Amino acid sequence: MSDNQHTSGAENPEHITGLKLGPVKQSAAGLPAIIETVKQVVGEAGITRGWKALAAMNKKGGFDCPSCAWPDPDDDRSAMGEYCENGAKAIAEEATLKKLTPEFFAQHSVQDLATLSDFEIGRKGRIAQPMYLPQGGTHYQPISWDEAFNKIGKALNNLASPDEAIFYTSGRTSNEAAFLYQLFVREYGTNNLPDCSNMCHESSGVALGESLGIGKGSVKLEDFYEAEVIIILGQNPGTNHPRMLSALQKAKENGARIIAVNPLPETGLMAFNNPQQLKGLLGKETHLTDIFLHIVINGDLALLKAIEYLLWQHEQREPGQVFDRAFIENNTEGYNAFINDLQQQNLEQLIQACGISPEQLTEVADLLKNKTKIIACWAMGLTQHVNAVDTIKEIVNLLLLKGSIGKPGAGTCPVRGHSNVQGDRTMGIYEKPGQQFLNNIAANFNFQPPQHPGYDVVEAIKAMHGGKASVFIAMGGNFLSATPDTNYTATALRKCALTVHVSTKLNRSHLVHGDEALILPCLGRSDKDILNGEEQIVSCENSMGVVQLSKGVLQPVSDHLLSEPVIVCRLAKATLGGRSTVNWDKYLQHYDHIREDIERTIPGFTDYNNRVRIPGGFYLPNCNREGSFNTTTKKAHFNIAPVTTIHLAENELLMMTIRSHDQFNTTIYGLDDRYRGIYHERRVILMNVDDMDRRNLQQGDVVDIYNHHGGVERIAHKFIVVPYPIPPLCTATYFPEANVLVPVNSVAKKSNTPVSKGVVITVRKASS
Ligand SMILES: Nc1nc2c(c(=O)[nH]1)N[C@H]1C(S)=C(S)[C@@H](COP(=O)(O)OP(=O)(O)OC[C@H]3O[C@@H](n4cnc5c(=O)[nH]c(N)nc54)[C@H](O)[C@@H]3O)O[C@H]1N2
Ligand SMILES: Nc1nc2c(c(=O)[nH]1)N[C@H]1C(S)=C(S)[C@@H](COP(=O)(O)OP(=O)(O)OC[C@H]3O[C@@H](n4cnc5c(=O)[nH]c(N)nc54)[C@H](O)[C@@H]3O)O[C@H]1N2
Ligand SMILES: [Mo]
Repeated sequence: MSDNQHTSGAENPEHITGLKLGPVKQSAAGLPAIIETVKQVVGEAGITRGWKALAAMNKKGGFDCPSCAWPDPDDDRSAMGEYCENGAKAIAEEATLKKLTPEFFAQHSVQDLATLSDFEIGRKGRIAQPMYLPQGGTHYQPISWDEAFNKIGKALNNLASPDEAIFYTSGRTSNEAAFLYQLFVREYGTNNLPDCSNMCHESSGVALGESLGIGKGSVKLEDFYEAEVIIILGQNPGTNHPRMLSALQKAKENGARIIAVNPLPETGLMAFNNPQQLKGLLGKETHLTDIFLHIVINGDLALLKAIEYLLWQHEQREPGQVFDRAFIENNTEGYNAFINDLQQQNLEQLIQACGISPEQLTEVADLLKNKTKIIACWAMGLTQHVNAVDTIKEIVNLLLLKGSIGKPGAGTCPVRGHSNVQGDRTMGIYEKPGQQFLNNIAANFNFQPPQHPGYDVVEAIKAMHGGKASVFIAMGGNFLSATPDTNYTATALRKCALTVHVSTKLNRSHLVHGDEALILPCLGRSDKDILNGEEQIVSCENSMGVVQLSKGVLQPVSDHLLSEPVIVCRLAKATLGGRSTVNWDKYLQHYDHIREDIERTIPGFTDYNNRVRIPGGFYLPNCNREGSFNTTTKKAHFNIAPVTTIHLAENELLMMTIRSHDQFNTTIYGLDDRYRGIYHERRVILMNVDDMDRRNLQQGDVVDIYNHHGGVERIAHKFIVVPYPIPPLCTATYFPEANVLVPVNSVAKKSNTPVSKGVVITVRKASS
């Protein structure tokens, strides 16, 4: 059997659940969002427990919402709740009272469980004790924590090289757990620390790092309230960062204009009924987007160049009035070469490549030409493309021309995904650690960390597939379903000797396993974490570099759960034993000791234990925000990149894989995508009507979707065609159902991020 053929259980079952279509919603949130919130939380956790969780979420001294990484206001937080509908769904998912007992696993074989959909698997409840699947076993069985740690330690110590083990991290892991995890992994002897960031904002980190000297965004929440223009590219905040809509609303009230760039007219970009305000509850909406640019998939680089070209024409007419010459002179390099290249662009071709009308481009240029406080926000619509790094550098070019970095009301805003994905990187969860970081580890912990880079996500999959790695350990996440080329990755995982998942909830990665497998159940964000009789706190860094404490409030659903930091310490002790030079027992006394060592090792964490307890937390240093650029030359770099277009053969279409309103990545909360008017079905493909006509397709037809990258045939069966306002030749499907079509070898240049938003496909009517 070839590697890309369907292997049982790796994918969601191909069941059609029964599509119902409704109108595309005109505005986001409002009363329906509140009703949905209450329904979800009370349904899963009950009234008392559910309310307790909601009351503490994102409150100063409470716990950090486990959903997205959007920041909380530094000043007063809303009395009505500093959370959104989707944060509430995340908490309902975690705070559920349902749990998976040993009897549950005795009744259901791994194979049986794999026939369920991701939605059904998630509904089963919290994992309640460590579970073990022996070689050749059909059912997970209970195992003691000690035995589990010993098995992992033995497997790790049996490898010919530490580089044969892979240690994945998802972005929910706290700073404390992340720091200990990378410390353990490096003392064990490898930098094989792939993380979800490799599939997410890696392109942003690379682009910003090279252009501006720091791989993080520069704006604070207050900058939104001062901005004159906010450009939002490739992001669907109404669903994925709903609390961003409140910031946009306030920005609008203060006079900002908003430009949205998206192949879909996303509801949350258009208008917002703030559920925290009476007028929002009464259905009075705030219009958000002033200029909507209905761009073709991956047309962004051409669009940005076209805007720059028109601005440059204005600048020639009014020298010094459009571009910030002083800023360019003092802070940047590469301007002349950049302008030379810009002059040679062909506006007609740029217009064609982005699909935006000359009238709209003129409108944008006219709006921008006299503005100096511009914020650019972006997310997966930009990062998951072959040319993602160049596109993001083009955003930087535009901001540099306008002097819009390093001053109030302006700057870069990559909107992060997982709630602590940024913090995990700060803590050293990175397969390519910097030399200074490694030196600090060596100096503080008396061991020599490995110096050669480790595997990122795509490299890790290939290493397992090629037999170069055979122990896979995941600190959270759902590696199988989140990664590309589902069947290829399934084969890779199945070739492992041991797969281990530290998890809160059951997911498909537990069911597509190595020879032996372990599930280690951990506390979630909302759970009380008590060590030696004392409640512990952890901390997280949000999308804008604020580090804040997080303290769970709920009684854990089982006495057998351990916290992530404790799991790492015990795993380290079981694996490294007497050869460790790290005092793991100290960390098992109190988490303050972990923070003391983070403070000694990582810049920016001075007085960590005190400052993290200040309500609202503290900002990490950010050179761009302070107006400096930590590049090799200490200047910001203009980048010159060619506009490349994805070549489509006759009959081919371009597919982006996106999130519905009822999911958090691979966790499926429900089958509806309310804002887009799609109900009770996830196996849908959104298509332009002309493309449907050309193929003789009607609404409701069922198609199979094909990709042939690298001469390999990948098929996703049974997707229902839905006509949608999406530009010609563009289509959209949901992640993770369509991941089977994303080729493992199709990656962004420089960041190696899977190209999940630019998959070349053909569709064929399914034979019924
Ligand atoms: N409720 C909820 N919240 C979440 C998540 C979740 O699954 N559910 N996931 C979290 C994570 S890890 C992340 S990374 C973020 C993801 O947040 P988003 O990036 O908003 O998520 P996606 O659904 O991938 O949406 C990508 C958007 O980009 C658009 N797009 C696609 N291709 C292009 C393109 O070529 N150009 C342009 N201009 N636009 C394009 C799509 O139409 C869509 O609106 O959200 C985080 N928050
Ligand atoms: N086609 C396609 N693929 C994509 C994307 C896309 O847009 N399109 N997006 C990519 C992006 S942006 C990302 S970030 C990745 C996401 O990749 P991952 O982070 O690997 O996936 P998640 O679905 O967020 O992981 C969910 C699982 O995490 C576990 N979990 C939840 N909370 C906790 C906790 O507190 N501790 C621990 N230990 N475990 C916990 C639960 O068991 C749950 O099943 O997917 C990527 N894959
Ligand atoms: Mo993400």
